[in-house]
Amino acid sequence: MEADPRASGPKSPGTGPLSAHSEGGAGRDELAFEPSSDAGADRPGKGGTAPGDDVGGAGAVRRVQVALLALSKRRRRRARTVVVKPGAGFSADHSTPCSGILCSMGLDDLAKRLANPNRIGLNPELIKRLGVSSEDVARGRLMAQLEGDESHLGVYLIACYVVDDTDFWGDGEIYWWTIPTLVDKDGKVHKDTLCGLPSGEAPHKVGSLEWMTNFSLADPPLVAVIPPGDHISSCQIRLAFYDDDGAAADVPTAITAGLEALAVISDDALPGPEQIITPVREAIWKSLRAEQDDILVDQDITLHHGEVVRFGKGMIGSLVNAMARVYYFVKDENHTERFGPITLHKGQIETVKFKQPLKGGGRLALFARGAEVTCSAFGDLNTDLPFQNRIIDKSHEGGLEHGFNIAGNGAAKFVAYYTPPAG
Ligand SMILES: [Ca+2]
Ligand SMILES: [Ca+2]
Repeated sequence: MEADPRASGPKSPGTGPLSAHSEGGAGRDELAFEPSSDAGADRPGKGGTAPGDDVGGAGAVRRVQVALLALSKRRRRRARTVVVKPGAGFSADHSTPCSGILCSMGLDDLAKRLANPNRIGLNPELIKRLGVSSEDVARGRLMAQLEGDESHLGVYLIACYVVDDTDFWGDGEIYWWTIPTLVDKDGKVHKDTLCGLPSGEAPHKVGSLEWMTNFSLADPPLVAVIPPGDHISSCQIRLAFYDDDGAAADVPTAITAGLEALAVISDDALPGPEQIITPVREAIWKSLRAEQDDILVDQDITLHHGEVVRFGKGMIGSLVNAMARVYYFVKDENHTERFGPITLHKGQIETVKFKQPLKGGGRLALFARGAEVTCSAFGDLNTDLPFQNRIIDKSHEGGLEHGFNIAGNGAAKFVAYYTPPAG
């Protein structure tokens, strides 16, 4: 995909103190690289010449550019061999990873999430106007949607790697938002709070060639819910990641504006997903004054019902362009079992084992961010290839009885999902 031209233009440096909004990382899912004392020296734009200083003619500018290029190459190499101080800065919830524990939460958890009145942008008036159900009602409605053995599928954002934060000076401040829609087999779209609401998160400080550490692998944001059955043909989700420039982005207020736009949309069958996405996106965009910001991603992902793998169930998907790489997981809410997340260090070997045995036809999805993770059974994971999707071969069942090993080559976070075959 082509990057939006607006996203690559040089922007004036240092516009606005945005750090007040970078609340996402604190105490959540930080991959704690060694805090480098020389951060100002080894990263382009950190410290050194102030923006607007005259660095002394075109020759000097060229020299600076060459130097920056060398620095950025060096930094890229460094990114693969990061050192971590043991125990430094890992959040409490990851010091005891839920290795091997069945983390499938099922309908109760889904009902809780879909009824949560404290979601970003919601308020009591909007809860009424949108018809957001109480937890009990949501659970009842979800149960009424069950068909046979099939369960609801949850689409979760699990990670974002920023290739280019668009900011020459310093790191970017990146926020994201999503709008979910479900398209039925006649191509029609119905407004339904049970498929999830527009969501998002405040700006988070992140530089080029870095993972956004505000994405929690332990509790990733749910962006859409797909009900069981064959009446839904696709799930279309608008996914937007922006680098914040100009006035600081107030994402909660913008999501409120998006929810207000959603509230006035008709409850009747609509001719297509754009009937929801366009007005809600416009309201969010206007509220954010996003024309001042840089687009990293602003496009739809579409998950299709498909013949065999319903909506990519049990698999990790990605949306990749020149600016950012976004990863999501489609979870079978009743059957997917999660291993981890765990934190790996250099030389650390862990056995990945689920409560249930891996069966032929079952789906295994592995994800790691940080340093390379070696996995001889299913393939190594690194920054350029951070996930593996596999369908277990029946002939390998025996060999996987006791799990399989992974090895850290530096600080990394790792998570695995297993979704057993149907029936
Ligand atoms: Ca920017
Ligand atoms: Ca802004």
